Amino acid sequence: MKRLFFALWPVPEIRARCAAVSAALKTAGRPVQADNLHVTLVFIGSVDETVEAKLIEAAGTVDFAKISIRFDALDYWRRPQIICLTGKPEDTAATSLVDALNRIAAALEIRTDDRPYQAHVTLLRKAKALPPLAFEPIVWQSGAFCLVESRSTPEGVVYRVLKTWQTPT
Ligand code: 3AM
Repeated sequence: MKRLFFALWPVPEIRARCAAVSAALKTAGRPVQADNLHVTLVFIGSVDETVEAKLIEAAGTVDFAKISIRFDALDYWRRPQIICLTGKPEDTAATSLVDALNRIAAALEIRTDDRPYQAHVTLLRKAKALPPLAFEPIVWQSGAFCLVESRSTPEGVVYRVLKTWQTPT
């Protein structure tokens, strides 16, 4: 079984900019390692190899356009105790992709988060509050999405990109 999610993975510049915001907040919680910074599109959960193969096959048929999300706010989410960047998609591409991936999951009888999609980048965990911080908005553009495996290790969670799909447009 693998614990999987669909995500946007940052190019080095975007990773560095997110990591810089995280570093400025580092006393507020436990920073997510820079290598782990991402935007979750749809969390899938634990699936076996057969379902993984079906997810990969179906994801390859998704027609999606280049995504652009403007991360211009910081938020504190009390229940998961995270500090995250929150963003607004600049057009319908991100939401269309999330909807398509949710439909793929539903067709495989996988229950996904049914709350409205909120694009976010988790920067710190185990946070208690959000200190004030001014930062330049980060426009995260991506012509690709990926399927990622999440593994818990003694050194912490490790994410591995299993497959990446590029937009044809
Ligand atoms: O994108 P972030 O880091 O906020 O919290 C988990 C992480 O979110 C979330 O999926 C991302 C990749 O692990 N996650 C974990 N379990 C989840 C669940 N049951 C979940 N999201 C929704 N439902």
